[in-house]
Amino acid sequence: MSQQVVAPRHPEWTDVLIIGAGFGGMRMLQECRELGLESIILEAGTGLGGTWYWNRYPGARTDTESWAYCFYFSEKLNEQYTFKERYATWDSSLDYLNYAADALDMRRHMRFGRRVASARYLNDENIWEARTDDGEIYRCRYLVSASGVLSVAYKPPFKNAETFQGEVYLTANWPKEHVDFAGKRVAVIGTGASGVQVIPIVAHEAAHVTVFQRTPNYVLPARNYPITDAKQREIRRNFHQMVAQCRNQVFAFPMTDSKVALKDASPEEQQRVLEWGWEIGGFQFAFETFNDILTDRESNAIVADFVRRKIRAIVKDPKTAEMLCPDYALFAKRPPLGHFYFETFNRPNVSLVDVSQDPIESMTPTGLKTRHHEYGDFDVVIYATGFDGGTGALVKIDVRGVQGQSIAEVWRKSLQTQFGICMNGFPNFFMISGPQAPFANTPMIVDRAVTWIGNCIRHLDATGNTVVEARQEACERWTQHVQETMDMTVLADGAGVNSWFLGKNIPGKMTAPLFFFGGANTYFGELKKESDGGFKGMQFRRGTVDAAAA
Ligand code: N01
Repeated sequence: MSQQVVAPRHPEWTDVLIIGAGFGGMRMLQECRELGLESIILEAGTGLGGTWYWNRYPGARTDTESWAYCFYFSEKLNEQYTFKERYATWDSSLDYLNYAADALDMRRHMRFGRRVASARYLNDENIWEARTDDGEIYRCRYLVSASGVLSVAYKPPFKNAETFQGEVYLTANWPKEHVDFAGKRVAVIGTGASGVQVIPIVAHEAAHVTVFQRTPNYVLPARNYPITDAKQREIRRNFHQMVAQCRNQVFAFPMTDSKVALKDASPEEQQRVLEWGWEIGGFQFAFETFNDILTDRESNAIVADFVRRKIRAIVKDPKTAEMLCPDYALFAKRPPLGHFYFETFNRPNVSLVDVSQDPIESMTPTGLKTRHHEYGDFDVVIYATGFDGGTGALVKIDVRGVQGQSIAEVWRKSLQTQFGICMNGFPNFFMISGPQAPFANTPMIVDRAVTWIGNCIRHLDATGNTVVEARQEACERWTQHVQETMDMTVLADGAGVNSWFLGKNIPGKMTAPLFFFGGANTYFGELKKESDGGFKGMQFRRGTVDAAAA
């Protein structure tokens, strides 16, 4: 399908160069096969898996039901796989991706230990040239970034960090070797989804765990369970129904959005339904109970109050319970799913320190110092301090478009994309799960975005063109839509609570909605409309694709 090109010996040529061997990169590779395009995946890790390759901390697991956290293009692939638990552990997720790579014979397209350092568009040749930090050069017709939404870890720059004499771990870059916590005094900094998962597991083993919390979270009970043979049969039987459900749900989860507004229900009915959701666990609590929790502040306040009452009922020490109670809107920060998180604070070997008014400033040889206190005697410090999300990975790579402008410079001025997939000034460049795409069940977002990219390339070929990029007006329209839809939800309150959805967790990062929260299902509809309508938001042109050019 690709235009005839003459490949030079060096640099290496491929039709499509994909950055990242996680869900996104692997789904794109499959699409390239269907398009008849040669592709290479460059991956910084020594193995595939993306998020699940790096985030191998104890307790790491998905927040989406395992059987819906998969590749959707092949029923057969999933039929032959046995899911183990409602929420897959990191190693189960990795196992699934490795299984898929082998079953689909993908490994021969993957190059590991290759970190892409830069990529520039060569205007005269209408091709991309990418370089790895080891100096390898690749040229391609299409550059596809599948570098991950949450792949650049953030570690706060505490003063004297190097003076700490004990072990230091980052949840987002966990070692492959077993880490032994037995008998150790552990400090955990951060109580987002990563902290919430690692804390209860470490607490089982460590002599003592001290949790440093800046902002409490609405941690919803996950209610994990092992998958029985009967459940596995049901999963196989319902594959197509599950895919349809995910495509129709606001966060692309395998659930059915409630049609009832909380404000239309009686107080008794509200409590009854919320109790049901709390016991079912997972994000069902937010989406299968009532449909106005994210959009109506009064409804949100009732649900938030319900969660606070649960926290107070679980946590025995009233002072600790109050410290764990958030006071902002539920969903202003991404609520984590917990596996006995609040219960962990009833253990005698776990204590909580509130650093919201007394920030951590520096490390010492034995621990850390806040503005007013010193906390010492730690053997281990775990940073669960988040990511430079959405834009971080692409800003780190020096990606330069038609006028030599870098993505970092462009986004510093204004973040604008078409559907979070492509940009003006960056031809034949596609992002999978790029900024301004929805943040939802990732494999489904990836699946729909890649299908759209595939259709866009088919359209390009069918019209006899070779170069495609987003129209500036289309990017402006989408950006405005992203902002307007965000403003219609309580997620906009995230600005006040360091939400990474807005870039507020990284000091100095521009503040803008990094994701589309108008509904994943709506997004899929928008993609289809654009594709069925002949890609009006894209501009196509003819140009000689010259892979042999120096
Ligand atoms: O990161 P976070 P995360 N001093 O940014 C604190 C996905 N994920 O890795 O809230 C003290 O949420 C910070 O405090 P505050 C998921 O989408 C998914 O936990 O900014 N504390 C916060 O408590 C999630 O939303 C899964 O006040 C400092 C924490 O560090 C996203 O990844 C599992 C600090 C960072 O929380 C990010 O989650 C894990 C400082 N200087 C992650 N700086 C699953 O699906 C930061 N903090 C299962």
